[in-house]
Amino acid sequence: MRLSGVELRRIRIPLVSPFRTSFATETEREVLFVRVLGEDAEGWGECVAITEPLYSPEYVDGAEQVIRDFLLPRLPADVTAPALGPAFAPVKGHAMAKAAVEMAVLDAELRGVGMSYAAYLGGIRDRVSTGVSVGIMDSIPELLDHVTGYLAEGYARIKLKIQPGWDVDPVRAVRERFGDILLQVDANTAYTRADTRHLADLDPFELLFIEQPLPEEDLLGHATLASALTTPICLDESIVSAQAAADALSLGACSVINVKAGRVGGYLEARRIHDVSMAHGVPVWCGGMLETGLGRAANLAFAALPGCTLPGDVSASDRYYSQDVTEPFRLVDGLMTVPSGPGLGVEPLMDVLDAMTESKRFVRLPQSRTGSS
Ligand code: NPG
Repeated sequence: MRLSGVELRRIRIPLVSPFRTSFATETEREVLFVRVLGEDAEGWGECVAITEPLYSPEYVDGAEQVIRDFLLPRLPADVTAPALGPAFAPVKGHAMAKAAVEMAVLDAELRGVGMSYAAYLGGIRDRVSTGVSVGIMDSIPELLDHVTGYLAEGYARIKLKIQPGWDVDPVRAVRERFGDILLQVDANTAYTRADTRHLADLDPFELLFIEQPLPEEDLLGHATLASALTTPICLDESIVSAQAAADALSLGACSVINVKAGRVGGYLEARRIHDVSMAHGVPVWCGGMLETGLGRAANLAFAALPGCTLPGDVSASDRYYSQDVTEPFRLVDGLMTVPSGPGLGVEPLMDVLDAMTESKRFVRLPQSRTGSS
């Protein structure tokens, strides 16, 4: 597929309520979109980098610069999504920037041939079970109110964000109030190996797992922790590639994996992580990074894969945004529908997107380029 140009568009979109984690409190999302113009179709990519480098080293201004200055000049003249890995390999890191370009190229390619993201990735479900991620709150009554609301809406499982000082008590309160629900926690690297005994205090609550308790590079620490706890360990930030997943599983550092395509370089690498996990008999689930309807569409396609046997963080649009940039995704009977139309299977609402747009830059691609530089 030949591309004539690429639009880099930044929007600002308010969240329905603040989302507090151990690393940040988000009240809005600054989102970078990549829109590629192909011969037969255009495609959209959403970059998951947040405003500041607090979740990972990437951040939205940096991602935009990397895409503009280092990735777009390396696009092959005749581009396909699988060709991007090798073309971008000389650029170290910047998986979120790379993923955004890949998502857009794959969308354009698939729209051109009339195939859905889910069909391309190998999805086997047309509706998927979904959970909801609940941020850190000011008080336990406030937390219980939020969880009550989400369960009433039909979410299949609850994930509580935790950090030192907000862990055992909120978990106990939710267990006592709601009984035998599917419950998991996410620490976003907020603990150290010295917290092992404290984290074992979560064991009696029979959580599905604790996600990413220790720093991302500490695979050995996670392996040691896994043998000290009865609560299973899930890794997110540590799983930067299929290689990292294979290493973590071989080491016994986790027994569940959270896959975020936008964080691991794109849906092709995400699919490889899924395949490695399945080969180890380890369940995966689709993580989320507060994506708009465009990123959500692709995440739902991923969540339809056979190894995604646990509910994902692919909640309905109204859990995040009162006005999404696509027609809203809705939760029906506790399930989300996987888009089946060509490519992402959803269209951006251009008037909404335009109203939220803060900057837009068009990069024309020279038609004579070879793609290497
Ligand atoms: O439902 O999209 C969602 C949010 C799920 O908790 C969630 N995401 O650490 O996994 C995370 C967290 C996150 C959000 C991370 C935004 C980085 C940015």
